[in-house]
Amino acid sequence: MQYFEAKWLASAAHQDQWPEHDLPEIVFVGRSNAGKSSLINALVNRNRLAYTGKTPGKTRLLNFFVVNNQFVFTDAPGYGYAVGSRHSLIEFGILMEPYFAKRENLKAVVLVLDARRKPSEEDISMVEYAKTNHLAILAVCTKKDKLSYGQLKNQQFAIAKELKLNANSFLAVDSLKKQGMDEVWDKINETLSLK
Ligand SMILES: Nc1nc2c(ncn2[C@@H]2O[C@H](COP(=O)(O)OP(=O)(O)O)[C@@H](O)[C@H]2O)c(=O)[nH]1
Ligand SMILES: [Mg+2]
Repeated sequence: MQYFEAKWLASAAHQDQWPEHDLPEIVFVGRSNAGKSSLINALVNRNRLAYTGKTPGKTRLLNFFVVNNQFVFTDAPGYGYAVGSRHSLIEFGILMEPYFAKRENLKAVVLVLDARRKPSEEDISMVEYAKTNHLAILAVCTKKDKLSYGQLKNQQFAIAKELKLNANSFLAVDSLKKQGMDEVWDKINETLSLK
């Protein structure tokens, strides 16, 4: 496993708190509990860089991390952190709309999906959002350890179809055991070098 230098850069509730830098930024989006923060930690081989699990507070902000002085990863809150709450969906929109629309550093979206679940309406909107804003999209199914190989393949196929994304642009990981990280890194590097 490679060594990554990763450090927290900023946490932002508003645009004026976005950090200034000239690196390409990659945002990790997905529903609450999909495994966004765990994936970020696994990618940089750290256990507690991004907050995981039920940590209230910081998980409602955009959290920015600089990796190897090469990329910035943005950990976004889950859509509707208080599950099904209309208010939290609006709050999510207020936080994310300007970020998607105005953030010039933003180059790619990693859509984080629980391999066991059907994509939500918000996942579908996220793909549309990314396409509208000409951002590269990489879909990562987490928690592959919870499914058999056959189940995983079926789920990946069904999720890809639902999101109208190419099935081979899907990766599957187990962030707890840090499996599948090299493939995600390859895709990130490939995606950003094409930009
Ligand atoms: N078994 C397993 N659990 C995972 C995996 N990724 C995340 N989790 C667990 O799922 C929960 C939510 O993860 P978290 O990263 O906080 O999700 P977030 O809300 O999307 O940032 C935590 O309890 C994690 O330990 C995975 O690949 N496999
Ligand atoms: Mg999180």
